[in-house]
Amino acid sequence: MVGGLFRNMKYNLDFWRKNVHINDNVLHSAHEHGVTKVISCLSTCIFPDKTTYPIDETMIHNGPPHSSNFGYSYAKRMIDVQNRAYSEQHGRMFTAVIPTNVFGMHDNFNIEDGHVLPGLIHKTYLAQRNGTSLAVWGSGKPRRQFIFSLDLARLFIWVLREYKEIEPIILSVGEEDEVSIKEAAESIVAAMGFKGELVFDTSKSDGQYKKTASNSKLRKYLPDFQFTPFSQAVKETCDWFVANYDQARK
Ligand code: GFB
Repeated sequence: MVGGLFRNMKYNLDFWRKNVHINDNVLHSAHEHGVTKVISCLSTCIFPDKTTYPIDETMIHNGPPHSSNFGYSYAKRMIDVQNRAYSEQHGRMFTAVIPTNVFGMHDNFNIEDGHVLPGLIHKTYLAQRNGTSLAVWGSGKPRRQFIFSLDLARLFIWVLREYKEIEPIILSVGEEDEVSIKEAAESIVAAMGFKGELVFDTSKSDGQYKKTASNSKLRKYLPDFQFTPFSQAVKETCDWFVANYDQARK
């Protein structure tokens, strides 16, 4: 069960319960049926809110997560605990990846419950069609690293075939590719050719200011992996959404 900042703020209990049940049912069924390898997804939003930067894989349990999504964060952290227990007690190769904010085609473009990029793409589409301004929620100052879903998929295949550690691995663009929400909104505006006004609704929460993650562990394994440039990935996602508006999840 995943969602953007605003859905997490509304349903921390559900995010905890549903994800803990998914964790145990999937991992224990895999164990009982002799599955040789399982890769679960954590997220860079589960790290401690008060931390030093850049965040790395050793810091997962070093303090409480941001209050906005503590249910999701603690549930996801328990996957790391359970993976270690399956490894110790049964020698299972159950491991996890820690993607940063994912976006791309076939995302959940629901404005209330989705993540920031699909939410802004959907809102820009409507603003363009209705001749209204585009409301960016919060101040636009928070910073995020975004990974294109096609890049994450390529990395997932590599993890499935080659990654042998039980310890999780962060799958993210570099710290230098972190952008502000304002810059991300401007990329969407450029990709959609939106000519209207951008307004920042500061009555809405900013959530976590930043969660800058290091991808140096990934770079040790794959020094030459090429991420799709952010503006190109945004453009491909916007073009897909406009071309598939009727059947897109929104
Ligand atoms: O992707 P998002 O919802 O989640 O991004 P997080 C929230 C940030 O984008 C906040 C701003 O700073 C919002 O103020 N924002 C601006 C918007 N406009 C919008 C909009 O139209 N929609 C949304 N949703 N945000 C999540 C965690 O944190 O990260 C989840 O809560 C999950 O558990 C996800 O792990 C990857 O990046 O803040």
